[in-house]
Amino acid sequence: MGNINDVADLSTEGEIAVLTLNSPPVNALSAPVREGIFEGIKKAAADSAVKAIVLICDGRTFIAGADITEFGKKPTGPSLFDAQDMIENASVPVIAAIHGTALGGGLEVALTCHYRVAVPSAKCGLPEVNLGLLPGAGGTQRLPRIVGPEKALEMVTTGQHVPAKKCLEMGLVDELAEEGKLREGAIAFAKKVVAENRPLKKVREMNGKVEAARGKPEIFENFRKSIARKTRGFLAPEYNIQCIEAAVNKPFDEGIKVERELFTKLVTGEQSAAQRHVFFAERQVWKVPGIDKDTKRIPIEKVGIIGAGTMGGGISMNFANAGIPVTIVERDQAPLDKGLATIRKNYENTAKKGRISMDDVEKRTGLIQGTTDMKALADCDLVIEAVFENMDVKQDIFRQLDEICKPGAILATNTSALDIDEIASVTKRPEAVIGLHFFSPANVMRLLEVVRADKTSKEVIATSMDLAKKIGKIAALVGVCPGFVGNRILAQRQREANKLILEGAMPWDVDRVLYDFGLPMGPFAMSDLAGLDLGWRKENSKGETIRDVLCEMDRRGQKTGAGFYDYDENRKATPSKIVEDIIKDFSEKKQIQRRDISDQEILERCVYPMINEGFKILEEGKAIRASDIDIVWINGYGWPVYRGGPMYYGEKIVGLDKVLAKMQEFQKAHGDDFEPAALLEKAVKEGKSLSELGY
Ligand code: 3H9
Repeated sequence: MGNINDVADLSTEGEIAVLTLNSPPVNALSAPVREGIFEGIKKAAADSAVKAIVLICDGRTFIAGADITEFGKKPTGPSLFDAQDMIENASVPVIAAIHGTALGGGLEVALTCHYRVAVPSAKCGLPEVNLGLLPGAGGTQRLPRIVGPEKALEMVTTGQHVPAKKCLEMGLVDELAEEGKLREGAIAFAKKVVAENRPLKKVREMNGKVEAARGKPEIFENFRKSIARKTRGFLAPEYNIQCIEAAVNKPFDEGIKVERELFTKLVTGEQSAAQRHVFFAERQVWKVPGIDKDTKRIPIEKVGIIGAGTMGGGISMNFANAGIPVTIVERDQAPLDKGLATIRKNYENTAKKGRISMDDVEKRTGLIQGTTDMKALADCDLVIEAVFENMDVKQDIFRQLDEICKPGAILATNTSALDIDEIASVTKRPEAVIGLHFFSPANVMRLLEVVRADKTSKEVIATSMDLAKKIGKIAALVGVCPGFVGNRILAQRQREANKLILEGAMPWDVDRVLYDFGLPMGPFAMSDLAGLDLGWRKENSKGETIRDVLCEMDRRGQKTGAGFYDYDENRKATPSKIVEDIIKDFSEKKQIQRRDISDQEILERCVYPMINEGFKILEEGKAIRASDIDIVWINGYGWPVYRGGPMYYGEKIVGLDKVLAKMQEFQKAHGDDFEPAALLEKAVKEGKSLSELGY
């Protein structure tokens, strides 16, 4: 038999042919892989000595889907449908042998096979929705025919990877093979199929489960309602639902037409392009120039946290969750006890929701020890300081750490605002000092800004990035500057939001525009949630800002039942007449002539300076690449994934020339807050994209 092409090999074991694909890293369905399947199955089936064919993959996984890098390019060679038809219409049974993950187009190929065998560690799923797509190779029509429309709806709208054992229960997999012995297991299964003369089972012909759901539109209506909140703004979930609806209500071939039409709309649309950008950005963000697998890592077996407050507690939980012992240090026993009790309560609440067991609660709290003695940190491999933001206090702590901690330990600060070079300067080992900026609640939020200071060593950076992955974060490496990347960009939006309400908009106008844009909430709703008195002191208040006035009136946000908005007992917000009057009064006092401000202006005033700031960050070298900034804003601030992140949005959706022109127009009208970044001007002048400019 032999090689079909560079990525496909055909061999035989008695009367069973084995078609093996090998296209690293994930056997995606590139042109050669499609050709390998098409030609391989054709050749095997044409051999009268072959009674069944096993389709199996080498490397870490079964086919993980269509080759995403090929989208938008002209297809070559046999299409995926050609390859699938070849399998489904083969004259002998074809058995998919699954390890790793059968995802997207990969599972769709397996669904055209007549049988499926998997090892217990394998997983199957249709995750296209996460790329702003739907399964476009028959997945939406075949999946519900096996698992029923309800389970299919859940799978295609969440993209979940379903473990093999569950797949077996759902009928998606016909048999489990012994772990590590997939090839043998699949061949044995194939022999059984031949010996028992089992039929060529075509999923497209299995109509029982879809017919049973016909005439029950409530299945879909209820499902739509149940996911509405989570999928707000996204097109793909709804299109996926429409395809499953078609599978239920139309014959197979008609359903395929619906799938094709909706897939085409999505794959050529703005949202999917943005979501595909995010997919690659999430992988790119881990790559740090100058650091590779040979860079030395520092083994982290024990972690110290200074501060048992909300931040310190949340950070500790990350490590305990990953099985790493933690020592928390507080100055006094009372706040320490309070912090430890909060951690236990958080775990118990998670257990109540069924996400972890009570056993886990004990195990994890058991890994967290509290003490008031800094010296207990002597044997920690990493210490993270998480006390309040004050340079003197932090420097004092780092002086002590320098004395106490063992050589080679990483000394990290969770500061979100202070100069880490200044903190590092009080130690004799500035190369060991790094910023690990967690976002609140630290045990929940995925983002971690890893902040490299001037002298931070490569080993310390590499270890921090690895550790971030280990504790389930997505980490972006950034440089020292006020607010680092995330908050520095946020400050731009905040400044404009505050100006806009003096010029004529109301807080609820600004919030509505940003919410409709896709952010989880606008800046004023956010302030009310966080508490307007965060960082505010009565004795320092001079009534000079709207916030001062609101705090003095005890309108301190949701917790006091009023802030920028009024809140009812269910914390439902309504615009406040009192606040409206206060704002108008402020405008008058500042002699600002209020005017009508359009939604578009609100959006552009808030968002374009953020993009512009991103350019400044890049030109100053405070982020490695533009897509890292997108990752920060998506994972730390809820920027809508379907708009790709602020940098992607500016470049690929709005257009840099338009962003620059608006910044110039705003600069003329409102001053130098809108001064365009030199790099933005350069990109537009030279007609170059950020990636062409090396970002
Ligand atoms: C689809 O199938 C559409 C069809 O329905 C319809 C067609 C008509 N293509 O994640 P990793 C790269 S849509 C190209 O770090 P892991 C990835 O960029 C597709 N490249 O590994 C990375 O490259 P690099 C539906 C891909 O072990 C490298 O492989 N399928 C693809 O942590 C390793 O990836 C999906 O959405 C691809 N499809 O996780 C599955 N996938 O090394 C997407 C990966 O240069 N993939 N790469 O940075 C995944 O979820 C994970 O990659 C997987 C492995 C779980 C498979």
